[in-house]
Amino acid sequence: MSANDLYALPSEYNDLRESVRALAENEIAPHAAAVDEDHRYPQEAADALLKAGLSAAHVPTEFGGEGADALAVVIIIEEVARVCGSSSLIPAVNKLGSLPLILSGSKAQKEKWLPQLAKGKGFSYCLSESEAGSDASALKTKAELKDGSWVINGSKKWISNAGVSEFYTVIAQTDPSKGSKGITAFIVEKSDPGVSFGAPEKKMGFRGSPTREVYFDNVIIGDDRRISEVGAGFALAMDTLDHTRITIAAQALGIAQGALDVATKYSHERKQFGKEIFDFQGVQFILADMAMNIEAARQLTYAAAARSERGDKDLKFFSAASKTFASDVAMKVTTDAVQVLGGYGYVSDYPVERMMRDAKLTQIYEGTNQIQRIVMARNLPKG
Ligand code: COS
Repeated sequence: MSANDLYALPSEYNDLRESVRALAENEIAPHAAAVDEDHRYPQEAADALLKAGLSAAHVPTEFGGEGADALAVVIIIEEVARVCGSSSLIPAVNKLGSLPLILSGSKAQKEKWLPQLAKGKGFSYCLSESEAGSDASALKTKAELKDGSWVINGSKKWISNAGVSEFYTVIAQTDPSKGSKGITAFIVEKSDPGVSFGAPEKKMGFRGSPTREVYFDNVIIGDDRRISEVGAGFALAMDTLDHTRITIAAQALGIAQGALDVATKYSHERKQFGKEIFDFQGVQFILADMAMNIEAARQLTYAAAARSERGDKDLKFFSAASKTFASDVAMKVTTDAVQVLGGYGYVSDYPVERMMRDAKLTQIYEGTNQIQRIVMARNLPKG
């Protein structure tokens, strides 16, 4: 191996980053502030991402997708999040929603739903409930087998892109006596009779991505909608999160990088006491710490993505570690970016206050950072 290749990203990933960055700057960034302000779905971003094959790039080529590996998906999400967190949820949610199908669905199921996802029909993930957040296996949504069909009743909470997505992976209880072994995964479509949605949540950040409850009122579906075995749903839901928490790390990383870029530029433009504020060491120290922590988060996130692609044994640790580290970095970096911009940082003339609000969610969803630490500790080598 030549020294040029040593611990370096293969050039195709750098090329991918360049093209996604250009698309994000030209077609997504111009709408990011309005999407946040008006709490509206980033349709311009959805259209641009779909046209470029980036809205669900993870779909394998045999099912009409781009076949992007986990690292490529991370770079796509990172670059979109650098300018607009809400828009970066489009590829992230599509991967989360469809991964149970990709990991454990039958060929016929993949042939039915994945090409539609590649063509732009969204796929959301329904695990959380009002009384089952961190304690995910306490879920109460029920699926009962009656005359060969499944009847689903219950509700799911905090579902990203609910109402916009056409398809939903629903994790439901099929045998309460068996605890986490009595849970099964199903695919439900928006058009199935009995599916409805709550009002969009009023959120601190990610305001362009609708978060709603999803209600199931006697939703009757065939057994061809069941993913994997009866009772295998909880392990599949957890397995899915092991892969997709890395996409949240990517999102956090992108938000942090976006905030650093804005703060650095501003520090060279803003003059106080007769010079650029960049010339004060107090500001330089802040920017240097931001950049150092972002780079550390990037290394951990890319290392986790490679483990996801290879299916390495230490994926669970790396996935939880990357999500925790990158989201904590994003929170700190965006807070510091607001500080560097001072009064301008606190108002919406600049994007850093939006980035700070968006960063907060990355410490919470797909498992709080406290849950991630439990996952990390459980996966430490026993010595
Ligand atoms: N991969 C595969 N299987 C897993 C798993 C994983 N990552 N984590 C747990 N399981 C399996 C376990 O192996 C266990 O099966 P066995 O009884 O055969 O050993 C079963 O699932 C139950 O596991 P456990 O007893 O560890 O479950 P807990 O109720 O203690 O919960 C946590 C484990 C807390 C880690 C889990 O509930 C969790 O991740 N909560 C957060 C949920 C979340 O991320 N929500 C966000 C929703 S998506 S926005």
